[in-house]
Amino acid sequence: MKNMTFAMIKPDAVRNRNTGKIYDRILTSGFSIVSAKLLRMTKSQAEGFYDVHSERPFFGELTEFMSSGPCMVLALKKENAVEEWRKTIGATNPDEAETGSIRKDFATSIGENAVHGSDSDENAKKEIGFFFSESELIANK
Ligand code: IDP
Ligand code: MG
Repeated sequence: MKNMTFAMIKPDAVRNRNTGKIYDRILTSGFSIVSAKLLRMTKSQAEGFYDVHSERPFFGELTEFMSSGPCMVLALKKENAVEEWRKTIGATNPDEAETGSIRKDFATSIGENAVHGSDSDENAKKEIGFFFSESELIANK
């Protein structure tokens, strides 16, 4: 699945009314939206999604934040989608994010950094599967 990645518009960006502006970046950067929905994660869903970070000192803060309001989850398609989307969103810390990247323009801090992007093809598959059923994806592929 080298042409798909998983993205989220995080609760800070939804709250700050940046969903439309970020959709525009997605589309003008050449991604197709295979599937999308707005949802609010429970704390335990957020803990499940970010399980790899469970030992990190910011895990509590991160899962509180990610369950603090609705976020938009998306399956995106483009050639080399994982790498391309990571380039489009920029570095985790907005202070280090590249000019013109989504995080540079919309993140407020290292924690509340506007968007998520998968870090490998394997994790993209897992993360898409965490939120979308096969039938929600097949119709649009
Ligand atoms: P990534 O989202 O760029 O892949 P990760 O290191 O995988 O970055 O971290 C996952 C998320 O955890 C980040 O996007 C951010 O929301 C949060 N996070 C990472 N480092 C910190 C930190 O030092 N303090 C608070 N939150 C953090
Ligand atoms: Mg990550």
